[in-house]
Amino acid sequence: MNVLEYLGNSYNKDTQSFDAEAARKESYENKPKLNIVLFGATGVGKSALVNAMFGKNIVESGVGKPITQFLEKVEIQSKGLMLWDTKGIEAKDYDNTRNMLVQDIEVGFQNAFDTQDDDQAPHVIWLCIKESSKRIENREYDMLSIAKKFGIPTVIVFTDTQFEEGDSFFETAKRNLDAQYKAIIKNRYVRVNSLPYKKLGMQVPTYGLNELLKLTENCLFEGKSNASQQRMKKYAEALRMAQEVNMKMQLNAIIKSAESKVSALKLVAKAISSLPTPVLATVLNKKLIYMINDDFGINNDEDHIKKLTVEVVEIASLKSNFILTKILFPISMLDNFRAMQTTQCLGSAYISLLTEYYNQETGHCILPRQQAIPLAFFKFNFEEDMKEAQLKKGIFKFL
Ligand SMILES: Nc1nc2c(ncn2[C@@H]2O[C@H](COP(=O)(O)OP(=O)(O)O)[C@@H](O)[C@H]2O)c(=O)[nH]1
Ligand SMILES: [Mg+2]
Repeated sequence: MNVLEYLGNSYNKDTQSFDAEAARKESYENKPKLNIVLFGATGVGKSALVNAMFGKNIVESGVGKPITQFLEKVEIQSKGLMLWDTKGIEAKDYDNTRNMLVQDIEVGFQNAFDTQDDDQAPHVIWLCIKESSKRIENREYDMLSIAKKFGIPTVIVFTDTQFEEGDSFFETAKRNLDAQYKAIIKNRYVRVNSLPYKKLGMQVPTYGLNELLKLTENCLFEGKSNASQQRMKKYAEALRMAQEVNMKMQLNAIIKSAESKVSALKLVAKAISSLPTPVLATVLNKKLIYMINDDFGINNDEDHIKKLTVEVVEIASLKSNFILTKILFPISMLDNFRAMQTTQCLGSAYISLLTEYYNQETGHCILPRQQAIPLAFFKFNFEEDMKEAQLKKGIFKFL
């Protein structure tokens, strides 16, 4: 990849500046899109479940688009999530709509698979059954037959679980569903409570969500889907980043993703035959910071974030020029080396900064408006990283 390919649309050649709007679009387009299908009758708790997994009001915040009569796709751009919600599957009169429903959903799925685009296809199904209903209905079997027909790995989620009621329904249901659909369920059954509630004056917390997360990861690694293994790994990473149940897992996934952005820019730096103009170098680094912000869920539109981005890029460019000398190596070699090293140190110092401000309770990264402290933190880390990198290369001793 060369410099201009890396910058893509986010570099405006006319104004020679960074185009944040284009960068946002591009960043969204490049995100792997995890498609989760929510199967289940109206009122079983599909929305509550998704909100518990991916963050409060996530369903309401997404943009819903009807696909067919019974399917709606809710797109959550910031997370690269596509939620396929089933609509209008009512307990009452179900048997009259039965054939219509199956056909309708199958058409929706077939069209999605026909695009041959992995980002458009259903990757995993969460089939929700309200545990308190104590019955498995025809509609559940119908939805499983669709899952089986398309070979989509499925998790059976028992919602609104009340353990006081015992587990006889759960055990019976498992046996009955396994009898016909073991191949796509693969023993992925989980009992969930998506909303804390009060019982006899006691607070009952949410549960089952970590288990659901684990089972969903399993589905993605099953490799039965049409998408390549490599692609499925990307979806699993997207799941880890999007979920808000296990924050340690989320932070690790964010860091991994941000580091891959740094590596990509390093490769660009390695390949350049002459160092880009300072203006272009600034745009390259800005784009990197922009994408790291995006991974951490930081809003690049906010003024203090724009300012911070400008400042860290400037510190990196000033410091890297200052520390290295051009005497020791032929220019081109040194320039590549310097560009790579600056990218590495800028990226890792900035990732450390955001990690510092990432809140492990809420899963959000909030940077203060007052930037003296974050900037000092960044500068210190950047300089230390540069020194260390140069010591390793044995250059520092010549300075
Ligand atoms: N206590 C508790 N209430 C739930 C749970 N899941 C759903 N609900 C409630 O059940 C109702 C229907 O849930 P909703 O998510 O809108 O169902 P949907 O139609 O399948 O999307 C709402 O009032 C939820 O608050 C759960 O796991 N525990
Ligand atoms: Mg709903």
